[in-house]
Amino acid sequence: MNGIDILASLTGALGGGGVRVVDLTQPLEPKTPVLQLPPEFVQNPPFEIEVLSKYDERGPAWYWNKIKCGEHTGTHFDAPIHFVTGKDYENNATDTIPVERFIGPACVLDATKEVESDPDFLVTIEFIKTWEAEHGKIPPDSWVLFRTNWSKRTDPADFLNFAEDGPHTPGWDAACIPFLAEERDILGVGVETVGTDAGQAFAFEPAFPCHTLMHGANKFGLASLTNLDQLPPTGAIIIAPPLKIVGGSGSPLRVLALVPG
Ligand code: 23J
Ligand code: MN
Repeated sequence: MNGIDILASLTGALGGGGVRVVDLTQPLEPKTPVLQLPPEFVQNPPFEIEVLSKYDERGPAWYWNKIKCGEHTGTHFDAPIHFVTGKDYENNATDTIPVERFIGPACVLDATKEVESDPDFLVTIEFIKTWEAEHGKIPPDSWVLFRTNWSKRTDPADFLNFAEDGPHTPGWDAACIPFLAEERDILGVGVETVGTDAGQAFAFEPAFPCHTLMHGANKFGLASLTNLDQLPPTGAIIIAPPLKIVGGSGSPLRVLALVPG
């Protein structure tokens, strides 16, 4: 099929002809939970929104808001420049990453059972290889999405899941990040939790291994995703372009999945 036919059949499929669009994005508002770092570091401010005018004397026929937030707020994109290990790549920021790298097939790793009994569950190479034995090898330039049902924790305290020793949320074993980045050459990973690393990852070796090693391999992250339970293990396409912030380390974004059926 040529490009014209492919896009024509996609248009038909989107119009009720067999492809659904699923929104993987969390609502963005002042109560949206944000990452808390260890206390010695600068903290992530909550999302702020302020009315500029609302059909009133400040603007009689129009409504608009002013917004303020950190780049890593709510459902958001992590660019390689976000971490010191990724700072020297070319085209490593939100405005310079080649746009075709924002779109790719999804491989959805389902660890809902494991996370139910262990909020600190970590994906290992073995877990990925077991998934591949059932669903096939993770293709290059795919988004690897970690389904945990964590997004169903709608109370911010349950979502952040803090204890005295810091947050307890699932993530990635350090060794599986070079495996995904180099041996599978993925675009990046996406998670349902507030950040791509596990809650306890500040104490891992290396610290924040997903950020350190994924961005160190010029790959991306997507955090605070939802509705991963509406995706098949393979066969969906993810569309995740961040805002074109000049030199940006990431941005809140809308993440969409095209899903067969
Ligand atoms: C800022 C500093 C360190 C980290 C993070 C943000 C994230 O987890 C993030 O949202 O990228 S580790
Ligand atoms: Mn981030």
